Amino acid sequence: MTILRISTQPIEGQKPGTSGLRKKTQVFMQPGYLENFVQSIWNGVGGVAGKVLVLGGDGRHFNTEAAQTILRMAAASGAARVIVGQGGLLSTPAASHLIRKRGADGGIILSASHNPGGIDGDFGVKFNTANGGPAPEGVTARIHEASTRLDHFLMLDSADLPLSEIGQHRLGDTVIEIVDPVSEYATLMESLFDFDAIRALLGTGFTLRFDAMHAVTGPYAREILENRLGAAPGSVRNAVPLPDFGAGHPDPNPVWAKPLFDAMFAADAPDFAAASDGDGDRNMILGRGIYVTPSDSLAVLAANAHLVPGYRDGLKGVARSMPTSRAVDRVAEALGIAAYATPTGWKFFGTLLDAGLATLCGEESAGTGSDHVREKDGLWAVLLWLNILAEWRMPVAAMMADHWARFGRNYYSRHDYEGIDSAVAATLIDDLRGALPAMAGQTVAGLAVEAARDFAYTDPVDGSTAHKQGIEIDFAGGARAVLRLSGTGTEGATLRVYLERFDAQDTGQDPQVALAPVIAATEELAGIAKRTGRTAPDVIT
Ligand code: G16
Repeated sequence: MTILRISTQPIEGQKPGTSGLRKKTQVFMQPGYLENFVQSIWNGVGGVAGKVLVLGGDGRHFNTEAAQTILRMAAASGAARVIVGQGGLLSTPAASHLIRKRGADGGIILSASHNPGGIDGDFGVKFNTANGGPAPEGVTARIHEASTRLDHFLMLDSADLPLSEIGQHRLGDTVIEIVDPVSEYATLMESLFDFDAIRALLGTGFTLRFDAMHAVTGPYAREILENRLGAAPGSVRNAVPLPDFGAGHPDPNPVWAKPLFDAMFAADAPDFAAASDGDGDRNMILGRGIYVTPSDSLAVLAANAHLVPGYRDGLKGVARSMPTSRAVDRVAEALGIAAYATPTGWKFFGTLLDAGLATLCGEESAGTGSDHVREKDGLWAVLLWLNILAEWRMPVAAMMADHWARFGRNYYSRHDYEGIDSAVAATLIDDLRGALPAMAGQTVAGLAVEAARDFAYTDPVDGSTAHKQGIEIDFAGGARAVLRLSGTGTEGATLRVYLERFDAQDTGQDPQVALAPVIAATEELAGIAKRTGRTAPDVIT
């Protein structure tokens, strides 16, 4: 087979964001766009000759075509082996696990995560390193740099491979190994959790519903929840991955998973429900009549993980992204373990997990995970919840009440303003940044500002630094607001406003009511309505 050397030119904007390179699907489908970026990855990581790679995606539109292209490019550049999920599918956590289990040098995950798919939706490419985690900033910077100097890419002149056929194939000198995307992952889950205990819980008439949102976790959830754990057939909904996610928005939150959310507040609600996102790394947890915020979920999991086989020895430490609520910090304090706050982006947890400083990590954006892989993991979080419930044998709402009685409640909400003018958004943040030195000591809308900062982070393991990671404003009494611009959107800018207030006594309020003073103070400081013309957020989680 011939290796083609195809001339190209740098394409502007091939700069990975919070989680890989995300663009409109049709942008990725432009001739040479994907090829340029993939060659930039190869160049940025020192080539792939002789290396072992993992490849899979969440099944969105262009997944298969992109997988075929990447296989031809890996072969043209001399990769020794590429391990591919059957049909080009792999959830993000399953890909992370395969990289680690097989000692691969890295992997490519085709996903724009929770962003909508389809020809008019989004597509994305993420590169993960040998530890199974998202490429750290230094690596993504090298990939971007390589993209600015690219003058050719290499492509094997070959036919498509039958991605549905499990087994070994060859492309030139490269072995292409097509594997079942689910089995290794399911085995890992069985090694961490007490499946007998969960089976026994389900045997008591405990009912559950899992919404796979027509995304990649469908086959995983069917196999684990229904086949291996015995949940009633049909417990997993929307289980077949579709290229456009059934025209849905595969983001597991109260807005985009509204049918599931509403079902949990109906008279015949199941005992427990959960949903996952496009690529299977996010989760939403619900009990009958209660939504558990991702921040609270992290805190509950940290407080109870020792009840579960995989975490019986206790946690080494916990980590959260800075905008995530401080609920988990209170648990860490009670447990006498360290709590780390990192910038937004799972990639920042990698060094802490690798160094054994943290066991559990979580983010307000519906991501929770542990050192079993180097990605957040939606189904893992669901299984951890189920295993803990199997021990507690009490409704989720009662468990939450118990948790808040013990630790107090960090009321929390995120307000998103989507698709706003990028220049307006940048000015809003810049102006807040400029106002920071004079902010502490002011009283705004009746709330005293105690401290305010532009969040910067120095990694305690490798000393790398990240600056300008969000404006963090501490109000008196443990209240806080964080403002930052999303790094995962593909249209205009998304302003995220994270709101938090601690209450040790009164833990039964509506979060939006409890947070009203923080919302008012933040509006006064940032002038969101005046600047953007938006009087209400597009999404409240
Ligand atoms: C990605 C990152 C997460 C981050 C989230 C939101 O998640 O992996 O660490 O919290 O984006 O980021 P932003 O606020 O910049 O939009 P995913 O699930 O999209 O890969």
